[in-house]
Amino acid sequence: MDSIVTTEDTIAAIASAISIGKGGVAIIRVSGKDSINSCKKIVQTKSKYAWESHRVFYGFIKENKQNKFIDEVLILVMKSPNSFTGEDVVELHCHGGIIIVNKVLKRLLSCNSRVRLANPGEFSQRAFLNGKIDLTQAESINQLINASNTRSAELAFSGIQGEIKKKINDIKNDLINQLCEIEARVDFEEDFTDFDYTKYLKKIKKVKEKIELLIENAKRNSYIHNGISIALIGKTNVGKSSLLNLLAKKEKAIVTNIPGTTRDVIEVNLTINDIPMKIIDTAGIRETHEQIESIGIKKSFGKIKESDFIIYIYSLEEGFNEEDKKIIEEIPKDKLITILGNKKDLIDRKNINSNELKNTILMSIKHNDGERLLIDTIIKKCGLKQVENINIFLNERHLTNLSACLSNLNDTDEIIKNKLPFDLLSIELRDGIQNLSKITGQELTEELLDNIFSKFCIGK
Ligand SMILES: Nc1nc2c(ncn2[C@@H]2O[C@H](COP(=O)(O)OP(=O)(O)OP(=O)(O)O)[C@@H](O)[C@H]2O)c(=O)[nH]1
Ligand SMILES: [Mg+2]
Repeated sequence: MDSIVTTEDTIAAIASAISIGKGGVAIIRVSGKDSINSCKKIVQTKSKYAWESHRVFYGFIKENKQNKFIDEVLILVMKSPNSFTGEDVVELHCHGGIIIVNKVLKRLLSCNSRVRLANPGEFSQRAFLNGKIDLTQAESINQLINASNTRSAELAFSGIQGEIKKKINDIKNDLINQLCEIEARVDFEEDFTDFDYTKYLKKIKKVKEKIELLIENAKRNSYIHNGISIALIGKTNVGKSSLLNLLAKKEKAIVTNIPGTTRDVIEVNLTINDIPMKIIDTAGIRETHEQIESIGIKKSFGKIKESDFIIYIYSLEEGFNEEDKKIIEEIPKDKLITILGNKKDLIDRKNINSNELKNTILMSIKHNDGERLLIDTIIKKCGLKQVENINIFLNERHLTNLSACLSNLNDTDEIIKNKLPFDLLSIELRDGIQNLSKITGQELTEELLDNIFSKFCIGK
């Protein structure tokens, strides 16, 4: 690391989650060149380790008036550059709850006008500006704090350990090598043998494959982090609401044998196999002139568009017919879909048309027969079976820049194919490298920084 950029202000915030009656300890974090001095003003201690770096010592927070204390605390000092932000950092470990920790924070803020309350993400922003972490590591910290399941937390932690940075830098180095060769040719063409276009295209193809693999993985990772939204679609009376209740293990939706029972959308959030899933029950689709039902059916089509995954349900008793075919044709081709033939208990398996069986899950929802198979199918279709291959989570910002880089590389193919001027290759490669640098934060604008760190919580 080159040098620590210490901004004028010292910042302070409560860094732990606080709530009444929960959590025995609350932590106030202070970072900046006035952090140690300011804390000295409010702490009374007899410890022989007092104010030494990377030592925990015991003391009291003094009230403004003499001989009165607000709290009994443990203090941890981490002197620059060996701290999270790279600046001098002090952590005050107070008693939990809300009242005392806020009182200590208020006391700290009032003792020195150069100490102010931190903005959301400002500690991480300072860590980034001081080269302690790159942008992807900072974003992964935020992702870890917001993780709702163990797999999402694992992915986030691998980002904190620099896995995203490693993958991006690996691709970037490939492109830099290509760029060096091309730029040298632009400058000293006469000293080189003819450019081997085939070799170049082969190398770029490999780089493109690496990027495509990252993008493909990202979709699966997004299911782990953000969850899968699954819409239950089909004609009336086929068992959509019964399936919602079965998966939720609760009577969330009304089930009757009257077609058109569900009029409005019902959504239930569940965690199945450690993966967050939003199950969306919808109104059954049929021709109707009834106003409320029509609105419900319109919403069903809306939910098809919004969801990641469609479970299309039909009744085996009635058979898969033209109406079902028509509805399925309305489902966009990019959606993941599974077809479920329900009410297996009402039919003799021998009477099922063998075409119907292909790619169809047979279930008896009412008798809880086939649930495991359905869940396994969803997980497999979302590509979540091979989780061991997935070790990073890419957010929208990373994906946009990766796609931009991919499009730069596709353009270099076009340049070669159309025998366009050689130096255009170098322009595209430079742009591609720049797009990758944006991911790790080597290509930064103020606006981008503000945008990223404002999504953090205060104290991080
Ligand atoms: N025999 C049998 N009946 C079932 C099965 N699953 C659901 N049913 C019955 O089918 C009827 C309709 O079920 P629902 O779950 O309300 O169907 P739906 O698709 O939500 O219907 P709408 O809300 O009208 O669109 C109810 O009487 C259920 O008990 C099954 O596996 N076997
Ligand atoms: Mg229903």
